[in-house]
Amino acid sequence: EISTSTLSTFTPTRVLSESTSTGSIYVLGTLHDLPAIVHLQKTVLESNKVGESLRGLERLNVFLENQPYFSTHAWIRPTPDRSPDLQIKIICPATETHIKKYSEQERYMVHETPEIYEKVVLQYINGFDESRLGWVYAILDGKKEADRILYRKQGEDGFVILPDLKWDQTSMNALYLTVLVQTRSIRSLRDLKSSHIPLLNDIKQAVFQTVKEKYGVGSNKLRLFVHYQPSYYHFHVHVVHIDAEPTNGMAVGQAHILDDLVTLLQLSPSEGPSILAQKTYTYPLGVEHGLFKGMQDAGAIAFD
Ligand code: M7G
Repeated sequence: EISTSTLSTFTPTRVLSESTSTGSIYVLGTLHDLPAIVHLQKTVLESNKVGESLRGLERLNVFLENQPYFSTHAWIRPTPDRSPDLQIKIICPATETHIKKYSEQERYMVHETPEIYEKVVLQYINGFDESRLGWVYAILDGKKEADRILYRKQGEDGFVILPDLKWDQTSMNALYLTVLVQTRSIRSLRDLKSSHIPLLNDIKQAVFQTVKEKYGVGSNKLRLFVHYQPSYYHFHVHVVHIDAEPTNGMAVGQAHILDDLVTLLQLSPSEGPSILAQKTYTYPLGVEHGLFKGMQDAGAIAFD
């Protein structure tokens, strides 16, 4: 249960990372003696609320006046119906993997051949406890976030579409949805085969239709992509508005456009491993990542 009194007991230990451009910070600490990561982010100012915000100011502290230039800090008067000031995300209990994921760290480019995948990555994926995917299964089984599901196709070739954890459903430019497939047989894009083309096309069509109906955003405004490496090895697709603030998760190397994956599957032989399975992947990897040591030992990172 999250409440203001729970949050007031949070004891910070250290800052994991911060960004002044997005006004957000990841802090590690404890909540009721459990390790917890708290992410605080200032909410986006809505353009239609500017007048309202300026009328509701309680106090100003002008720190620069050099006509025609003025700068001031401002405090908004608390009123019951005003929009929220912060979006807060909490991971509790946080594991070592969570802490490493959100820690600022040095990154290096990695070249992952199919051989290195077999030797290093598969072992890493198999080493994960099933519970790490608990949140995915809970959504698919209708036990969590059931009221947030935007679309569901039942069956082994089914999937669900829902708002991503990162999106508070206010600003359309920040639109971020996640598509989770029902099958547990696709760990990453390396497992995709030409037989999955209909599934990927189904996902595309359902996303376009759902986003149009629900948010009035056209398919030509959406970027659909898949991460490699992902954090969670259960196949899922990211759906983001093209005007969204670029993040590391959208960077080349990490993000693979869904249509490009479909094309490579279409070009793959109908028998045997697909191009996606045979390809070398080049992407940035943080030194704290669970794969880093294995990659380094396998010679996947060039040090000169
Ligand atoms: P990823 O590519 O495996 O890893 O994507 P990333 O987190 O490094 O991008 C997983 C996606 O699922 C991310 O976009 C997360 O924000 C989102 N996500 C993670 N969790 C734990 C949840 C959750 O509990 N609910 C929802 N709706 N989305 C989540």
